[in-house]
Order: sequence, then structure tokens, then C-alpha cells
Amino acid sequence: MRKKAILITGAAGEIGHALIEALSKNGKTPLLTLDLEPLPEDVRGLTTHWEADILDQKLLDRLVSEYEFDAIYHLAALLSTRGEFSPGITHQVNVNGTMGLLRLAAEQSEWRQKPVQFIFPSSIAVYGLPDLETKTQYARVREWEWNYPRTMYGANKLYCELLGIYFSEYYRQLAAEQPVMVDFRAVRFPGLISAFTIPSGGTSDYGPEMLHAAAKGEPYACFVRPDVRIPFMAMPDAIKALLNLAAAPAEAICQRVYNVTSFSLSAEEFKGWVLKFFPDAEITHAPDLKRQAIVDSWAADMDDSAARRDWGWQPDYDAQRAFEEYLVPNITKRYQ
Ligand code: AKB
Repeated sequence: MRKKAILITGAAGEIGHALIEALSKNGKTPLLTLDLEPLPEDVRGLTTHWEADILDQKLLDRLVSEYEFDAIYHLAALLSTRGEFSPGITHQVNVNGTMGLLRLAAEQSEWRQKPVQFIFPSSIAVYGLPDLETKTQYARVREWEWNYPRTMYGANKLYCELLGIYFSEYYRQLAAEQPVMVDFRAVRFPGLISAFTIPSGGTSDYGPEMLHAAAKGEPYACFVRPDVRIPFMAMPDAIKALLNLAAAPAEAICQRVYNVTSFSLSAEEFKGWVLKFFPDAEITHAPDLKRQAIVDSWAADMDDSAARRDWGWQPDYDAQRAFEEYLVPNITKRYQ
């Protein structure tokens, strides 16, 4: 008999850490986690962890033979800055990795005659606004607007959304009988901020880096101009979005990809919040013009009204509450 499990890929990353905690608290189904890296110590006891590569076909075959997955949270990805240094491997991990897992989910959906749920964190990086004037004009983008990403990561996320839709709606469309399909659902996240982990390889990283540096008492040179604006979200809200989307009844889901967001801040406003709690922080601006151009192409804010309407999305943390109740107390404790 195959063992029932929820699979989390990329589990040692920022979202994985918080998701393991939440899923192990909420559910009865055991967790199986995959990552090239070991898990952080504090979540090791909560899951069966395999240090493995999602591109390894033998691994995927072994997973299918040993496990029956109710849900797959596919978090593994190389992010937007890192991806620009090695576009080939980024494409392999982000696209081929997702394709392999979608095929696994499709096979298992057929075997068990019940859809495997496939939860996919997509990103604001799927947007690509051509210039600052357009960014100001289209301040809150809808899901279908400005889907012209400039990074390998953004292009990969956009294409993987389409792959997910294909496996949920059109897979084997010419067969005599339609198979049971994968239940693919995606959220497009803004820049995420965790109190417990420092991001690496992303381009929205200047926000969390600024905050963690201030808490450590280290100077920080922000790599974008003060006026650069994108939306952000505190990690507990990101986990809430993934879990609420997964829990939404199929009839409520009118689209497979949803924007979710919390608060939009310029780098200057982000700095203002950091200085409010760490008044001695030394924060300067030393724009890296190339990374800044990537952030400039991302939307100033995202319209998440479809998520609010269909599955009751509502963030718990605005900027004030995020800094005051989640980020500052936990980060301060961490570096004490
Ligand atoms: C990145 O900066 O690449 C990520 C993202 C916005 O998806 N944090």
C-alpha cells in the first residue's frame, strides 16, 4: 500500500519553513518534504525529509511508487536575481521541475480517481511594465494585464501557471474519455517578508534585508532608489493565502491563478517603518541599476479583488501590524 502524504518541494526555503509548521499543526496527513538542503533544525521533527533533486526522474518514480499525494505544494524555484546569472539551470529547475511534478500529479489523479491538488506560489515577477509612467498609470494590475516578464524567473512562473491550467483543464483532451484532472491553484505573491529567514537570490530582497540588517545593528545600502514601489506581504499572510486557496471549495474557484497582496510601500516608506522601530539604523541608497530596473518593471500594487470575491482572501497584516506585531518582535528576539 502506498502511504498518504502531502508533498512540499523546496521545503528548506523561506515559505517552506513556515508552511511545514502550519500544515503540521492543522492536518492529519503526514508531510513529505524535498529539498537539496537539509531542513532548519526547528522543523525537522515535523516531516519526513528527503535531500533530493526534483529534476531526478528516478526520485519522482520512487515517490509515485511509495506515496499517494493528496496535495503537492511546489515551492522549489530559483528566484529573479539568481536566475539572471544562470538562465539555463533556472529554466531547468523552474520549468522542467514543475513539469515533472505536474505529470506526477496527473498520473496520481488517474490512479486514485481523485484530483491531486497542486498549489503553486507564483509571483509579481510575471508582470513587466515597460516604464515608470505606465507603472504609475496602471498602479493596481489585474491578473491578465502586463504579463510581459523581464526575468527568466518571471517568464518561468508565467509559463508554469499555463502548464498548471493545461493539466487541470485540457490534458488528454483528444482521448476518448477525459481522465481525472489535477486541481491546480496558484497565487501570485508580492515581495514576502519573514521574521525568521533572510531571503536570497530575489530582487524584492532589499526590504527584508534592510530590516534584518537594522535588527542586527549593521549598516545597509539599499540597492534601489527611494521612490521604487512594490507590494509586500508578511509571511503569515502568505501561508494563510496558500492554505485558504487550498481549502476553497472547487465551485468557488473561478480562475486558477489569483493575485494576493497586503501593502504597497516605496523603499523610502519601508525605510521609514524600519527607522520607527530601529531609530539608529544606518540605511543608505546605492542603486544597482540593473536590479533596480527589474523592480521598476514590477507592478506598484496588485489587484486581488478576484481572490477576495472567490475565496474570501483578506490579509491579516497591514504594514503597521506586520512591523509592530510580527516582524519587529520576532526579529529582535532572533538577534538578541
Ligand atoms: C524575487 O524577488 O525574485 C521573489 C519574488 C518577488 O517572487 N521574492
